[in-house]
Amino acid sequence: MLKRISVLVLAGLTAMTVASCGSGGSGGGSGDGAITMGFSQVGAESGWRTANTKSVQDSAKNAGITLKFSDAQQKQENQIKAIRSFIQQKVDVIAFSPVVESGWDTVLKEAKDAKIPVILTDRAVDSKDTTLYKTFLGSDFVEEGRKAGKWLVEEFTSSTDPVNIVELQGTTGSAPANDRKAGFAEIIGADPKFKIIASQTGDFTRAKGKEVMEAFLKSNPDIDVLYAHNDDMGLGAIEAIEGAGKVPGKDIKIITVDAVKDGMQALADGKINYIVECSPLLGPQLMDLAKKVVKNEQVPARVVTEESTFTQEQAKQVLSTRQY
Ligand code: GZL
Repeated sequence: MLKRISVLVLAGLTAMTVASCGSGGSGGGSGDGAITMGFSQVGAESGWRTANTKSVQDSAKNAGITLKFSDAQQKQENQIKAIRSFIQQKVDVIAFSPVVESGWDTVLKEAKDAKIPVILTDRAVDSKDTTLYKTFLGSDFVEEGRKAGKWLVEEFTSSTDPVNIVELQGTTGSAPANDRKAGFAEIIGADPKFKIIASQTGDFTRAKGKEVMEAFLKSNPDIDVLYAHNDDMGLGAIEAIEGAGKVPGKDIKIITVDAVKDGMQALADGKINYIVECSPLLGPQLMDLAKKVVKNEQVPARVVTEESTFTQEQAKQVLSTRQY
């Protein structure tokens, strides 16, 4: 299955505020065509994040864009500091993946006042003022949650017994955690046999996923399903499940999101049952968008990457072709 990343340009959005960029202002292009981008990355918490960082860095190089890269170690205050530093340095464009959805209006207003365009990539913010950024490039996390729920409903379609689910949530307050939870709940909520008996953040890391799953196993003897908001937490949970003498993928069915190589390997090995893909390979599209906003060209307000899903059989077929 060829992983296709095609840009679904959500044209005709009611907002129709296809971002028409303000003047480049002091940061908008140094006149010689050279572009400097300030990029604030969430951190290095997961295999997905590592692949996303590589995609951004490689794409900037290929596009001839000078990249000022900052790793926030999953702290919002570090991202705000980095954005302020980019403003001081008068970069031509700022891009960032907001670690959480809230608390960005002040610093984004400072960027707007400095006439430096901002691109959201990967994760969204909940600012009501959508003029604070030019576009949001990333996945539809609610849809990812729905896909996970739909597989589960199908998998247990003939069961009349209660299906006890534990959920490892992503980083508290982050768009993927909020939305993947909502999409999943929307789909399973139609049938009362599905019961989320425990739900807690594993902060998108393998270590925390293992720790929380150990606690879930201690307090819930009859877990049927684990829904983990990313592969890394699912892989940590597998260690906990095996440590408790249970068989992952059989005693406890596991659904995760991302489809990074380690996750796909566990899927092919039968330890995970289903993976919803979330592509980290956003670099090329990000650089194309950056070139446009620096030149005050119009860009879509929302660019959604198209993604797939994988069963155990499909994982075996594509494993050798995966790019991340
Ligand atoms: C999703 C991204 C999430 C991944 C995690 O776009 O923000 O953060 O699903 C990563 O693996 O840590």
